[in-house]
Amino acid sequence: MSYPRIVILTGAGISAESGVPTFRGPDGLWEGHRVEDVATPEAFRRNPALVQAFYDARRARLAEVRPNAAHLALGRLDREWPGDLLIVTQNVDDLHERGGARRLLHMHGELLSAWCTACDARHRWTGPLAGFPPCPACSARALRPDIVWFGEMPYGMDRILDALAACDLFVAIGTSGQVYPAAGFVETARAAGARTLELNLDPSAMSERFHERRLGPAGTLVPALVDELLARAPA
Ligand code: BV8
Repeated sequence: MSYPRIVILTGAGISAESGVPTFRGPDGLWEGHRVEDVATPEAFRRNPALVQAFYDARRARLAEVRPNAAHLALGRLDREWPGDLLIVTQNVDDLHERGGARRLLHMHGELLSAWCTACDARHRWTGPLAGFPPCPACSARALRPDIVWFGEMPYGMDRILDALAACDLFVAIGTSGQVYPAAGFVETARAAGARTLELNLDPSAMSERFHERRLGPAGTLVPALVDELLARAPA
């Protein structure tokens, strides 16, 4: 059977081979920071300078990293897959875009976007937000990282849940399955009758919920999966 409708969920593991640190590994991004000190609205209210610096450093590092074979393979799938496809990423880097993905949704926001809490405008932003530069739209010094923090509603949930309800194949790549609601997507896909596949370096918190699991680096497993899917692409 070919899979006309695919939903792919990616996490920090797909960017690991590009040199972007994951969150919960031994050298995890949260290393030196407690999540509640840098990735919650309360943290931003309590210590805006610390939170701005945490994201400024990660935004600046994007210039030093490049998409890896997994990002490029998903870009190829996006170009060549004739059926429905939605790539939902928890990642806030721009490596999927630079790898060629277009049917893409950043459910946890993006490092390269700034959000004005005064006028609600969003702006592509490549520089620092420390020092609260003026909003290009309203001039208020009220820009924050356009990132979904813990306790905030992820972006695109309606579109994601619609895609999951209709999909024939759900693939999770490089995510530890510890953050909701993303960690629950496999259940939604199973309830829709989709086949579910997990690609990860190690078993995750949700591995048992997948029909099939492949262990290994994304840079190896994702190109192989894309070749497999395109060989069976629907006419
Ligand atoms: C919300 C942005 C509700 C910040 C992030 C039950 C239901 C609903 C919510 C909850 C719930 N229980 C608890 C909650 C609250 C909370 C939550 O899930 N907490 C957890 C910790 C228990 N969820 C939320 O707050 C979410 N919001 O629920 O809102 C709501 C309702 C109404 C009104 C308002 C609100 C929001 C969650 C989003 C938080 N923001 N990121 C930032 O990036 O700085 S989460 C953060 O974790 C990142 O986005 C990251 O992507 C995400 C998940 O981590 P992973 O991507 O999986 O990365 P991790 O390091 O954990 O794992 C890496 C994996 O890669 C590993 O498995 C490893 O084996 C693998 N790997 C490594 N190398 C490779 C590899 N795989 C392949 N190849 C390799 N080379």
